Amino acid sequence: MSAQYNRWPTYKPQVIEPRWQKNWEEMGLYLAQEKSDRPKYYCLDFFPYPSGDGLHVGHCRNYIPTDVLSRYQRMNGYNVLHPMGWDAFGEPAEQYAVTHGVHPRVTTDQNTANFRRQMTMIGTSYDWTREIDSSTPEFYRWTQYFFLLMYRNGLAYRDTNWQWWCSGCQTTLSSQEVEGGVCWRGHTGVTKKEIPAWYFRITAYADELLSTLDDLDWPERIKLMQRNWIGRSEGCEIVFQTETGEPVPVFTTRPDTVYGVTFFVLAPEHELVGKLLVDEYRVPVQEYIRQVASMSEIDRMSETREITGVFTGGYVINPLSGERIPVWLGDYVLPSYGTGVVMGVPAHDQRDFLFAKKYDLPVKAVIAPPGYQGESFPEAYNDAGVMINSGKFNELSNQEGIRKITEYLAEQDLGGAAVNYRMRDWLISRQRYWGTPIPIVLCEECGEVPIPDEQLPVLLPPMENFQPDANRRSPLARLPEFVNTSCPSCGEPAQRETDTMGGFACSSWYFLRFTSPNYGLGPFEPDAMNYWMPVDLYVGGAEHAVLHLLYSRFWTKVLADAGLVPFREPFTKLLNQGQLLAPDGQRMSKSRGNVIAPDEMVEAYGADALRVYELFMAPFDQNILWSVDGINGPRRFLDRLWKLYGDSYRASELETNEDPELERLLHKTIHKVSERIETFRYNTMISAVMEFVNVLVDRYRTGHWRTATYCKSLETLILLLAPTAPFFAEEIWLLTGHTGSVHQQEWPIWEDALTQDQVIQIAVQVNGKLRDVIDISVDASEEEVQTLALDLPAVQGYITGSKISKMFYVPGKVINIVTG
Ligand code: ANZ
Ligand code: ZN
Repeated sequence: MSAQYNRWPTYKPQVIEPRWQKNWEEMGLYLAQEKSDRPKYYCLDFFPYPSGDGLHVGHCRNYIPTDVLSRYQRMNGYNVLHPMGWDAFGEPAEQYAVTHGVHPRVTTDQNTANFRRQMTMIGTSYDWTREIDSSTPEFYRWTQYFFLLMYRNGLAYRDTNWQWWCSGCQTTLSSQEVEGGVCWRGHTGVTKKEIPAWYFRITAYADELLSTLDDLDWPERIKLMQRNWIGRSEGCEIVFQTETGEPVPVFTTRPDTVYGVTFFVLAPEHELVGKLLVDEYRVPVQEYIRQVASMSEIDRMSETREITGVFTGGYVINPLSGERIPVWLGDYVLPSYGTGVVMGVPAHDQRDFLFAKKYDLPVKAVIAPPGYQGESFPEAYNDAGVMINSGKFNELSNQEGIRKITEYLAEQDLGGAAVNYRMRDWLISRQRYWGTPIPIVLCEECGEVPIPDEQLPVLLPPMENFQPDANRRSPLARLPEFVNTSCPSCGEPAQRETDTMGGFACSSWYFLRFTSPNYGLGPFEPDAMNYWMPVDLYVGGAEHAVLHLLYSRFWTKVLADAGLVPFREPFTKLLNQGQLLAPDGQRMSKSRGNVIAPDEMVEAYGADALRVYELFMAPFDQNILWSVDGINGPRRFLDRLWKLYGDSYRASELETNEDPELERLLHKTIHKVSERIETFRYNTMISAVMEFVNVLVDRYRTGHWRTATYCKSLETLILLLAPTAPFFAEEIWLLTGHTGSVHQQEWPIWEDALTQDQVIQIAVQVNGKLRDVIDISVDASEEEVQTLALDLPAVQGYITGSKISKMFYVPGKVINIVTG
C-alpha cells in the first residue's frame, strides 16, 4: 500500500471503461498465439447470427460468463483462445435485408460492426484479429471444399423425393428443422413437396453419433435429446412376398408376433402401392392417397387422432405361417421409417388393434398372458408371455421367441436382425440467395459434376433482386450469367446448381477456422488446428440440441475419416446458459418492443455493474426474468468497494500485522471464487466476494483495518475481481500504485490449511438439561446453530408437541432451548 491520495477519484465507469478498451487493444492483451509453452485452452461461444436488433442483455448471459472464465484461465497460466465471428449466411439475415430493402452484404456488415462494438463495450476479451464471417468468400470457399469432400466420399447426394417445404421461409428444410409442422424459425404449415434437393448422409454416422455421446462432458438433457433424435431401434427385418413373388421387407421390433399378423399396412406413398392395387379399388385408394398427402407427419403420428386406412385388394404371403395377408394403406405408417410397411398384429399392438376394430379385421393372439384361457382381448396385450398359435415356436417365452425367430429368418434367408434409426439424412439445399453456392454443375452428358477444388470458390454473384422465387427455385436460377457455364468434365455447355447451402453448413466447421482464420491454402493450417482443437469449453443456448450440435459432430467425424483432423468430437465440454426473458416474461425481441440493450445499462451503470449483475442474478443455467431495478445492487456494491479502497489507502501506518480470522476468510474466499468460476457457479461466486467485502467494510468501520492482513486482502481482492469486473479492477490496480495490467497477473493461490473450517462443539440443552452436542464450524451463525440444534433427534423428543418460547445462545459454547 504505497500510493497516497489527497483526493481519491470518484467511480466513473463511463470514463474509465472506454479508456481501458482502447488501451487493451493497443497492448494486444488478448491476442492468442500458437507459440507458447503454456497449456492451451480454447473457450468458445456459439456462433452468433448478427441480427439487426443488436445484442440484448440476454446474449450477455452467454458472453459474460465465458469471458470471465477466459480471463481466469489466462491468469492461471493458460494460453487461451477466445474468438468471435459471425454466422452471417442464412435466412434470418436475408429476411432482415428483404424487410429493410438493403442488400444482405450491407446489412450484415452493419450488424456485425454493431455487435463488435457492443461486445467490446461489455468488456469481452475476444481476440478480434481472428474474427471470421461465414458469408465471405475466404470462408465459404472452404464450406464448398467440404461439400465436395462429402460428395467424393458418397456423403452428399441429390434426391428428388418428398421434402419439407416451408412457405414462410420459401425454401426446403431438413427434417431436423421441422417439428410438429412448425419450422425452426416458427412458421406453421410446413408441408411436403416434391423438389430435388441435396442431402448429407448423416445417417451413415448414426451409430457413432450415438455411441460416442456417452463420453462427452455435456449436459445430460442435451445428450438425451440427441439420443432420442437418433432414435436407434433394434429389431428384425422379415421379408414377406407378394403373390407374384416380389419381396416386401418389413421392420418390426416384435418378430415373436409374426404368426399373429392378420393384415399388412403400407404407407400411402409406398412404391409397391401401384403393383398391389387391384383395379376395382383404384378410385377409393387414389382418393385416400390424395387425402393423406395433405397431412403433416406429426398428425399422422398423433395418438389421439383416429387412424384411417383403405384396402388395396392385394395380398402378401407370411413367410412363416404361409397365410395370405390382405394389404391396406394406412396414414399411421410413415414412408420414411423402416421400410414404410407395418405387419399388423392387432392382438399385441394397440394401433394395429384400433385399426382391426375399425375395419373389422381378425385379432389373433400369439402371446399368452399369465393364466390365459383363450378369451378375446379388450385391447392389445403388449407385455411378456408364452408363445401360442405359432407353429414350432409354441411354448417359448416371447423373449426367447424373438431370438429364435430372428435366427430362423436369417438361416432361411427371409430376413434377420436389423437396426433402424429415426434420424433422416440432412437436407442441405435452400432455394434462397444468401448462402454458400453448392459447387456442382449439372451436365446433360456427365450428370452431376463437382467443380474442381482449384476453381473454388464458386462466388455468390451480386443480385439486386434476391427475393425468393415464386417457382420454388433459387433466385440464382434467374441469373443466366451464373447458371450457364461449361462442364468441368466434358467442356460442353452445362448449368450450375442454383441451390445454396443452409446456414448450418457454415456453423458445422467454423470452430476449426478460428485456429488459423487467414490461412489461404486450406480450411485451416494443420499445426494451428492440432494445437488448439478440440474446443475445451463450448457455451450457448440449449435450443441447438439437435441441429447445430449434431451436425458439427457429424462433420467432425467426416473430417476425421478423411484424415484431416485427429479427433472425432469437436467440443469436449458443453454448457447451456439459462434464458433471460424480458420483465414481461416474454422472449426479448424488437417486434415485441421489450428488448433491453446492454448499451442503456452500460450508460447508466457501467459495464462492470452489468457483468456483476448478469452473473449474480441467478444460477448460470436457470431461466430468469430481467429485473429493472436489479442492477442497482451490483452498482452500489462496486461504489462501496471503490470507496473502501479510497478510504483504506488514505493512511498507511500499520498497527498490527495479524488478523488470523480475516486471514482464514481470505483464503476461503480465494478458494471459493476459484472453484466457483471453474464450475460456472457464478452467482455464488459473487456472493462469496460480497461476503468478503462486507467483512472488510466492517473491519474498516470498527477501526480494525491497520493490519497487514487487511492490506493483503485488498490487494488480493483486486485480482479476484479482475475476470468479473475487468475495468474496475484495472483502474484500482493502477490507482493503488501497480504497474502493468491486472489481467496479466497470476491468479492468487490459497493455502489449504487455512480454508479448513475450525470445528468446535456446542452443547445443546432443552430447558437447561444437556441433551446432545453438535460439531460445527467456528464461523457458523446463530441461525445455523439454532437450525441444527432443533433438528437433532435427541432434541426433537423433548420439544415435539410443545411450543418453543426462547432460545439462548452463548457463542461457541452452549445453546439452550426453552419450551412452554
Ligand atoms: C409388428 C409389431 C407387433 C410391432 C407388436 C410392434 C408391436 P420402434 O420401437 O419405434 O422402432 N413400424 C415399423 N415401421 C413403421 C412405419 N414406417 N410407420 C409406423 N410404424 C412402423 O417401433 C417399431 C415398430 O413400429 C414396428 O414393430 C412396427 O410395428 C412399427 F406387437 O411390428 B411392430
Ligand atoms: Zn459434362
